[in-house]
Amino acid sequence: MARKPWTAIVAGVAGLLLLSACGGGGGTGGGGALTLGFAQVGAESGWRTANTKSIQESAKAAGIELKFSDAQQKQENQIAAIRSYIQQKVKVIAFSPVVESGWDTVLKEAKTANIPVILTDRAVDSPDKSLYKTFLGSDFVAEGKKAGEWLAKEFGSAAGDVSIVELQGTTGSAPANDRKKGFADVIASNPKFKVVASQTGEFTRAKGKEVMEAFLKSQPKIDVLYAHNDDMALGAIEAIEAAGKVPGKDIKIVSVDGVRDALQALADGKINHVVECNPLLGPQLMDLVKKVAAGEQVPPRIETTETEFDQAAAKAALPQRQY
Ligand code: GZL
Repeated sequence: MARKPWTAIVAGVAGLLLLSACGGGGGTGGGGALTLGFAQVGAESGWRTANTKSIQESAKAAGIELKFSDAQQKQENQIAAIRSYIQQKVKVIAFSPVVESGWDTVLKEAKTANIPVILTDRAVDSPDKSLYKTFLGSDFVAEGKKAGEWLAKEFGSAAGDVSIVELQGTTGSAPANDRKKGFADVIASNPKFKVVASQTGEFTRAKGKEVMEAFLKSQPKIDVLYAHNDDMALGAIEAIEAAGKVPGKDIKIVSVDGVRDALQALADGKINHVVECNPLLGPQLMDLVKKVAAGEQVPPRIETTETEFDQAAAKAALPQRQY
């Protein structure tokens, strides 16, 4: 049946409007998709790998064009990536700041370019809260407190001093600063708890193993290891076993993240407690990107929900663990 002329006209006008909408303004890319520039920390840990996968898969599912960079844990690389996103006129920029300080200049450049910024995973210490729209991630102080509370319960009735060694995360990073603070605040309640050595293991297995080897040589007695992430704990386990000691028994271990390998070590009795830090931020991030791109108000801080694992919980969680 021949089309009525008016339907052809309406379809043609609608098509023109759609094309003009797609081809309009900055940050919608050639194909009309909303473009997000994401500057990732690196690929230093199992947590980071899961975080990257969540972001990439969620962007695809949300129809958002993702420009992604890996800074190899170097702040100068993240700053360069953010500047390139500004040059490309993306609609929104998101990133996980490798360290807390030194971001004001580049964030002011993004603000001047009218490109909204979302912080994910890690925070910045800038006093100017107008430099970013929101923070999506964990409460790292609470994670440190959970680790301290486990230790206080486990060793509360110990007769003598409890010698603790601590593998810190990346120096200057929000998770390292805050997990250290939360843990220290809790163990301060008992003078028997003594941190006899504390050093960065840079959130990696290799460095965690290297620093634990040094702790084992320098410390006459180690009762507990507090590792700011699972990868360093897993590296430390290698060092403890190489020294002829039994991880989980001779030296008890509490760690943070909850990646599969750590839950397996917990199930096997080589780690004693794991505090979860949720890396699966992708879906929430994409919702925020769309809202911010549309000029909608979003909460200034959105914290993820997290749990903690003892051996039984680890065994129960392993079959369905996504990462
Ligand atoms: C925490 C995240 C940390 C993880 C580490 O949100 O920034 O960085 O705990 C990762 O595994 O390297």
